[in-house]
Amino acid sequence: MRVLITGVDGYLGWSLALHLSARGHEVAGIDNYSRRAWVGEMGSQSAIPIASMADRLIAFHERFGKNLRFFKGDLTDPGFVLNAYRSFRPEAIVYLGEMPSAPYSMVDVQHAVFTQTNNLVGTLVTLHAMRDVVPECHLVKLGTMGEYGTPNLDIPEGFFEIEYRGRTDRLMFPRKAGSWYHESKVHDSHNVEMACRIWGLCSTDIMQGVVYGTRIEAMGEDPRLVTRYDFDQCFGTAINRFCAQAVIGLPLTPFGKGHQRRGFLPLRDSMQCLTIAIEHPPQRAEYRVFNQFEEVYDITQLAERVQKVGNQMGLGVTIRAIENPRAEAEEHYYNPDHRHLLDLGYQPTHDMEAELEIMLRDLVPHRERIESRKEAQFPDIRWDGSRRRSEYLPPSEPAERS
Ligand code: USQ
Repeated sequence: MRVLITGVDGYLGWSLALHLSARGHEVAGIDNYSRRAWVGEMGSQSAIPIASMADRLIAFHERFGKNLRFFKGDLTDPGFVLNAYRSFRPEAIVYLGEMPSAPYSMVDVQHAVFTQTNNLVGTLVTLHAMRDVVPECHLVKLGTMGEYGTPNLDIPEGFFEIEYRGRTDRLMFPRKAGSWYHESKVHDSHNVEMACRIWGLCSTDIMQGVVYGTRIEAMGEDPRLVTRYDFDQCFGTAINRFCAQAVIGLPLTPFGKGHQRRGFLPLRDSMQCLTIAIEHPPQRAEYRVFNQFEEVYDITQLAERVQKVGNQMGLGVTIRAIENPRAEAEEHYYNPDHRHLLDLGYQPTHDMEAELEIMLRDLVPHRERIESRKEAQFPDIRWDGSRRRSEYLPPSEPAERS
């Protein structure tokens, strides 16, 4: 199948290009290197060094004996996107080309406006280009579990049946995001659903949990084929940050009470799930939603897992709660469904500790790179708009939400 990946230079995009190519798909990619620039803006860098796109493309050709067609440009530019679609004529588009960080979107009005403009306009441009050039193409759109937030209800996969004043309908389950970034994905979901309904496009909207891991098989041992690993306060997720902290001897930092619950899945499972979605497309005019995660953990449990594995490797890992810079529930009900991918054959890895060990082993050789940017991992972007570095909390006193 001809698959176009937007955001092909990113953490998931690059991995997916390799994974799909190894499965025999013809892959093209779009990127403008924004992720590298945003992480630089945060005063950080990928802990694991990544090659330039030019070197990645050479290594890709050496490994697979075929080219990855690369289009450098901005996804919010309709002319550029139309030309790329006309030239490659994708049968599936995996849309990963968005600004993915909640804290980055909360910095100030410029960052909030940029996040929503970049993400919403890019998606709208894609929907129009699909309608005009490749109306049969399947859009695999990366949303997030964070669209739903943490309601005091079970979370279905996208839709629920509702009865109101004696009438019933099947409607999108209400979303309740917690950052301008997560909200951008909510708006995207509504836009994509409408495009399917009125234009007959088809899409799988992936509500993905937090992805972790440094490796998939298709990378082999070539350092030019590895994917990025961020640990700064914006682009490093909690689990990435915990592993980086463990490697340089900083305490792992659950925010506040540390009982925020989220769905997690390893990178190799994310690849498996996206591939299942691509290889089992929906019907024309169908908009379907997959909740994509393997297991739910609370953030402190997660820190304890990293601590256990780190200590087995002799790292001497400590955990210390830190003031929560976010406005979010620190203890809450969380019970999302996730059947659709399992029904299509998803086989979860179910071995977080093995995956964590691989991550830590991959990071240890880059200890100095992490150490040199460790300031960037202290959170100071606060949800109330101020900038103040969070303080560690006394061991016995959990935080009040700030
Ligand atoms: N957290 C900590 N300590 C840290 C960092 C974060 O306790 O050092 C907490 C946060 O307050 C939050 C939870 O961990 O409650 C998850 O935060 P995160 O930074 O790991 O993930 P999040 O901001 O939710 O965003 C990440 C990705 C985003 C994706 C999302 C999936 O950056 O692109 O959409 O995970 S989900 O979390 O399911 O919404």
